Amino acid sequence: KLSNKGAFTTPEIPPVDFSKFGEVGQKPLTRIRRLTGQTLHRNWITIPHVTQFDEVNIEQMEQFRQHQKERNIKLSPLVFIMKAVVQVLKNHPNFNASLDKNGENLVIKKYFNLGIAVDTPNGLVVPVVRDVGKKSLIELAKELTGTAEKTREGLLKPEEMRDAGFTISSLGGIGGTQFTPIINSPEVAILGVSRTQIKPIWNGESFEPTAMLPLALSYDHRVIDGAEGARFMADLNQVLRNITEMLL
Ligand code: CAO
Repeated sequence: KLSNKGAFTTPEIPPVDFSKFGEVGQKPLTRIRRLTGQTLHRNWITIPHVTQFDEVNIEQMEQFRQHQKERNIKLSPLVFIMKAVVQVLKNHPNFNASLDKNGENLVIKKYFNLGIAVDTPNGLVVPVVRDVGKKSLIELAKELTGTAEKTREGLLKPEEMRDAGFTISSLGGIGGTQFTPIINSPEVAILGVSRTQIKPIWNGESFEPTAMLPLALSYDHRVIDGAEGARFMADLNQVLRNITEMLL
């Protein structure tokens, strides 16, 4: 029977006494894990997710990063991705938006704050970096390092986790070829970043070793159509492929 609230039930998982099969231990879930677990579960079952994948040729960015590294300036690919996302969000306002309470209107945000997923010993936390478009790559790198440290030490205030319009989850420093991130409601899209790989890319004459960055964009299909998702990704690809504009 379908409820008129649109809710649905699932069969319960029967309890299993694992100690019958071998020695076991118990570890309580941390408070953060319990809370984020509930939110992730709600978002996973209530938002119709679509995930669009892409790979970006980031040779130009890698050369620039290497050049800065030689001058002792460390810039993670993530800060370039943050700047590029904001540039693209400006042309795709539906991605920097939320559905209103009744699901009848989109609230378009004219501010550009990004949630950045941070892995902590107690679980996943998403601090917000504000006004990303107004900050330089070096400023963003400094802020990101400080915020990640503060988050891992558990010193983040509730207001430092509010008001994001769009979230980025980067597992690029760890590994993996792709993953499908869960949207951080009430946002309508999230970008997942995986590890850069050197791949043989055909340049028209030969295969050339090329740094390729894997990206995955999950979006709420109630708000964003597939074509719009693909266009967002194509624009992001262009901006990241050619970072000159971002540097000016
Ligand atoms: N490809 C290749 N290398 C990458 C990369 C990528 N896409 N992204 C980062 N790196 C490199 C960095 O340049 C750095 O290299 P060096 O040590 O040589 O300088 C190294 O990987 C470590 O990066 P980092 O992860 O510490 O830093 P970051 O700025 O890229 O990311 C932060 C910061 C806070 C986002 C990250 O530390 C983190 O916590 N990520 C996990 C997020 C997460 O858990 N998401 C899942 C959510 S769903 O469960």
